Amino acid sequence: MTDVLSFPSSFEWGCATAAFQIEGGASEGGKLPSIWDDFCAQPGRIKDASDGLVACDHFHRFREDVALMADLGFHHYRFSIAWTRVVREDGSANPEGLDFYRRLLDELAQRGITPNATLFHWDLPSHLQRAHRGWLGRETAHRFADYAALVARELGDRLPRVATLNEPWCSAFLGHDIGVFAPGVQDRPSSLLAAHHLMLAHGLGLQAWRAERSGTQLGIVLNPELCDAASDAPQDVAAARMAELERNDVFLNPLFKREWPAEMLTQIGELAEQRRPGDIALCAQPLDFIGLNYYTRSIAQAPVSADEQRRGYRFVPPDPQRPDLTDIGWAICPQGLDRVVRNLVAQWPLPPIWITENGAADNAPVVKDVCDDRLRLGYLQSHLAQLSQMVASGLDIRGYYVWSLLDNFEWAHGYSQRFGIVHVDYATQRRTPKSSAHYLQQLLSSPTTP
Ligand code: IFM
Repeated sequence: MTDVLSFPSSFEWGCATAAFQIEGGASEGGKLPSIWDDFCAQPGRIKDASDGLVACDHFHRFREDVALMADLGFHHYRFSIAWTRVVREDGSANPEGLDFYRRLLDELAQRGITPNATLFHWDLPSHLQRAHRGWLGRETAHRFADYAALVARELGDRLPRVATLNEPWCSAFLGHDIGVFAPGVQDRPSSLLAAHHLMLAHGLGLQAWRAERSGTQLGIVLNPELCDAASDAPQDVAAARMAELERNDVFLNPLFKREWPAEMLTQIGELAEQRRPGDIALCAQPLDFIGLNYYTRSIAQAPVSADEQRRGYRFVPPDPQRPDLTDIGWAICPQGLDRVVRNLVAQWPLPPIWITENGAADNAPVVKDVCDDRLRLGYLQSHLAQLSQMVASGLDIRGYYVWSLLDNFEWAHGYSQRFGIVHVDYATQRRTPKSSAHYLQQLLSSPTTP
């Protein structure tokens, strides 16, 4: 498979993680709690009743983890900064928290790995949820801008590329409509208001960063989707379109100074009054790059329940008997990567693209020191073959980050789903590179992928 892949020599290869999912060290160095700490503490929210208090203990083991990345041949690392570690409740800098990231950046620099930081990967400070209702309050967007300015001042000289938000769709809709993510709200209009404030935070954050520092490549990471209709019936086709408007247009329109689709303005109802004139222009700051995360494709059909009717669609869960599902139950569809990217490029004037996450849940165990994650291996091979064709066809895709370096806290699934190319034994914190890691190591050392 390796020999059919061809990428330009400038193509960037990296691995990705996020703070809450790997760091642990939950109350060390003045770190504050986030809404995910609160969510984990609520019975029934996390499948295995786990939390992020220790996670992969990366807070203490980051040197070992950076050495692992270097051994595997990665020259780029995407991680997130925990807002709760670097900013105190009064908005001042937390020197101890900043020092952790300085030490991490030192280690990366020593190993020749370029950092790619995300400012917000869902771990909103709990005090902002209490004081301002989190993303339902406009103030949170302003606090995010203050946080962005602080990171620009304190760490910005070491960060060549920074994304404001990771997958704001998840914070907005999983967190405020479906309610399976923190903060666990279930209210359709609220989810749209949260989406608006997240995008406002993005715009204000970019402005704030640029006011502090020039020369950083700035962007955002989205998880767009191409939703297929379950049938040709007009109701199913309309439902698929609604799902796509929510997933894509709600985020991409503001980035390019376009108003939301009328259907979404209807769904937000009276809360639309909280969107102010000029907000869209604030969201539409110049972008140096866009990160796209891709895992699967989905199928939508006409809504049935009252909740689905409020949304305008229902997802058809893949048949669990299908052989082409990952362990978390997501359909494997490499062609979807091509279709999603082309769909976006056709509709919005995207800046250069990085695939900032792609990967699979494969819960293969370690047997005699070997973790043979064949499902993930096949998944990565098929998606990289697809990506190679996409790049060759002229799509402006500059890099690829596998999700994830390590098995980690998979949000509402806790530790029950493993996305890492490196196995983590949570009892001992032992790391074991899996077959997929060895495959990538070989790929990265081959002449087509320097
Ligand atoms: O683990 C998550 C990550 O935090 C965001 N993107 C999807 C991954 C797999 O669900």
